[in-house]
Amino acid sequence: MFTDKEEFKQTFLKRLEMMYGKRFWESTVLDQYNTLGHMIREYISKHWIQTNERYRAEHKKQVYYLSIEFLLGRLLGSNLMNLGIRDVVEQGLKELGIELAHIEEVEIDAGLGNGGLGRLAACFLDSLASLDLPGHGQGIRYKHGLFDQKIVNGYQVELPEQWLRHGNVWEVKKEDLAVEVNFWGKVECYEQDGRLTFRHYDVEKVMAVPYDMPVIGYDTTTVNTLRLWSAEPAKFPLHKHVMQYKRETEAISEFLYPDDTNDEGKILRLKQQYFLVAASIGSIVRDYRQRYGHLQHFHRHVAIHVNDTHPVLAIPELMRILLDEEGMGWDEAWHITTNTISYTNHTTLSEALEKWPIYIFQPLLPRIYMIVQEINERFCRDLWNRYPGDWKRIEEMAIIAHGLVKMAHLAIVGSYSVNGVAKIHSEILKHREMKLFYEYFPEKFNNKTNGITHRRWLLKANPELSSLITEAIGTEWIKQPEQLIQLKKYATDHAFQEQLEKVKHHHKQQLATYIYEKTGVAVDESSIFDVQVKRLHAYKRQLLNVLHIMHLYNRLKEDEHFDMYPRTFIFGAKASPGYHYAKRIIKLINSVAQKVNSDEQINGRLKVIFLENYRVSLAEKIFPAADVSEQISTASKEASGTGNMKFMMNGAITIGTLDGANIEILERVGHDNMFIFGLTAEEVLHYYANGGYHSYEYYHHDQRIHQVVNQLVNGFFPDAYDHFEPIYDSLLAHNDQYFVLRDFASYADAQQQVGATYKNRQKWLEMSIVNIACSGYFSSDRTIEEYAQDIWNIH
Ligand code: 4GP
Repeated sequence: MFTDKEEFKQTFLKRLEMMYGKRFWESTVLDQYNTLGHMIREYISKHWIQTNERYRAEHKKQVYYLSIEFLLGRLLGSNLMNLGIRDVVEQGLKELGIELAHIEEVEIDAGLGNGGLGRLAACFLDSLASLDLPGHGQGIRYKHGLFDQKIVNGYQVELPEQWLRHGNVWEVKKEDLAVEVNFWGKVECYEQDGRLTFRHYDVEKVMAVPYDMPVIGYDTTTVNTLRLWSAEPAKFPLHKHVMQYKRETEAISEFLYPDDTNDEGKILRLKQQYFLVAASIGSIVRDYRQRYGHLQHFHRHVAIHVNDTHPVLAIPELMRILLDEEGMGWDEAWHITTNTISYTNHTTLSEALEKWPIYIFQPLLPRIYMIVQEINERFCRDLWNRYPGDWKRIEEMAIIAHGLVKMAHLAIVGSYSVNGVAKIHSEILKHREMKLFYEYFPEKFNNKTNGITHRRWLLKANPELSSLITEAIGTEWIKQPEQLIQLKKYATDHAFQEQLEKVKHHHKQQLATYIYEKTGVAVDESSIFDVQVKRLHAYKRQLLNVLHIMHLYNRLKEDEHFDMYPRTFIFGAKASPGYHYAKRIIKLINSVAQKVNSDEQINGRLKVIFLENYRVSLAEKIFPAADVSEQISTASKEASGTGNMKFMMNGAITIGTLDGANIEILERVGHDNMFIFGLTAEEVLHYYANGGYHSYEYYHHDQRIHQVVNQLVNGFFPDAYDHFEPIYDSLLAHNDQYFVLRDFASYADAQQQVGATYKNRQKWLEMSIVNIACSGYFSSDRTIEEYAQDIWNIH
């Protein structure tokens, strides 16, 4: 296609003219972006086809990662980087008078996810391809991804996201590979050739149409596939109004479902889940039959991973195919299914553990419901044999109980592997949340600590730091990120420290410019950039951070000699549209920002910034510029966290609780290189078991707390007169479920240490280098190697 700069330029110009029927000088940045995208697709098409042919020819076992979310972000930059043609393209474009960076900026993020779970899926795809592993993603091609967030008067306003507005250059629609998915209808059961046979009829059909996107590995010819399904009308049913049918069908892939507390649209959500599963398994099985004819050894050649409980209907769906289409007996079908499916849990928050009311489930998916019932009956019988008479235990473990289908129970019973996403999380699953299941199936449970792709989060997001690392330790770390540990010997090297400081300062300057453009607030680039970016949730405790900022503000106001290193607190967070409490916290952050930033008396020593519309592409600008990483969830609540790893890899120092993967970061860097505070998970769980703690006492006895909590409701924020009352109530009337006041003093102490340590530049830079050096373990390459070896058995 093109091998050097000259050839690239010629091809680019010719392609642009062909695609748009205009001269280069008439073209828009969007035309240029699309041209480049098409060129890349053409560039990799041969390898894409060859990768599939190779997998077929070698009869390689394949893994399919089913996920209701893939939070991909932008793809142009990472594709160019992974293909190793970034420099040629950048220089070629420069000679044509265009900046690659400008072209990259017009790409709209593919935001098909809410947060950590979806971003993890995207990192995993990158690692699978980069490690030459036969692994593919399957998801839904939502027309609208996660909403666009606007901040108006400090309040979050949600606008529909439109990533497909200008089309999607990375996808190929494959109409010929569409799969029919059946909803509603009735099931009849009759005997044929001496065996029970089931017929699902009067169904409403929906066409699942696949759009394939190439997943390009780094410095390899492997190109895997992410298949996203779109819902289209099939045959129009006679009993329904045509327009209504069309609307209901297209609604299935219209919007990404907002997670958390939103309770509406249950039927639609369940439809989305079955749609994903039936389409994915339908296409996997079709492909498999073409190659092997029958499904008797399916589990030897295929692994299907369900990312959280959303795709757990994969279990009864695979059973349905084996029983009803293949004519297998129950035991054989069950053997194959339970040796094909594996499951990851991402949270212990009870509100996130899915339970479907039977009255919704059964009519929508009548045959699938029958199979789940049968799985449940057989499972309960086994339990009865093992624990005769222990009704209570059986009731607690049943898949269907009290009118609900419990998806996590189905996931555990119908899979061969159940994993948590950080050591402590897996332990909590085993010994608390899923204790009874662990007792019954100990061999299924394991841990796979999360990771992030160092290619996007270091190589691409921070090329300056990457070059600095390479100058010091060579290029090995790029393929083997654990080699970053070699950097440790530079921790006290002054020359290296100085260079690192320069790189950090460069990114802080860039972020400061961005902040100024977006908010009009000028921040001091030499202040400490203290960052909390993640979904807004009570357990993540953005509130603790804000209350502490209010406390600092109070000190600065009361005492003009108050000693404090200048700080810029930066937030980014979306709240689920129906999560009103979280939205009030966003307003609070913005109210504090307004008050603090406009107060000349504090002389710029404190600034608070809320960056709207936090998303992958914005995150790539933020992590490299951070000095301090806020990972302050209530211990036991954050399953892992992955932002913590991105900060660490970019040299930020963590202030955090002993929660999720923070614990494993601490294991690597030690207490000298991290600021740990607050209750431990054990203490928190002990409090919960004993009815909580008395937040009033902390409010009454700690003057700092008293003052800031009162300020929520005493007119201190005149523009939000009674808006923060529910926050005040959560802390006092509802006894502070997330231990914000309980951890306040300890957090304030740790923050003071952060400020004091930062003043000692050499010490701080040393800490920063140690963090980068120890971050290699948190590459998703390590995580994926563990999944590949221990769970999927793929090579
Ligand atoms: C998140 C967890 O909250 C986070 O701790 C973890 O790092 C991430 O999954 C990836 O495992 N959970 C979700 C969710 O995003 O929707 O449950």
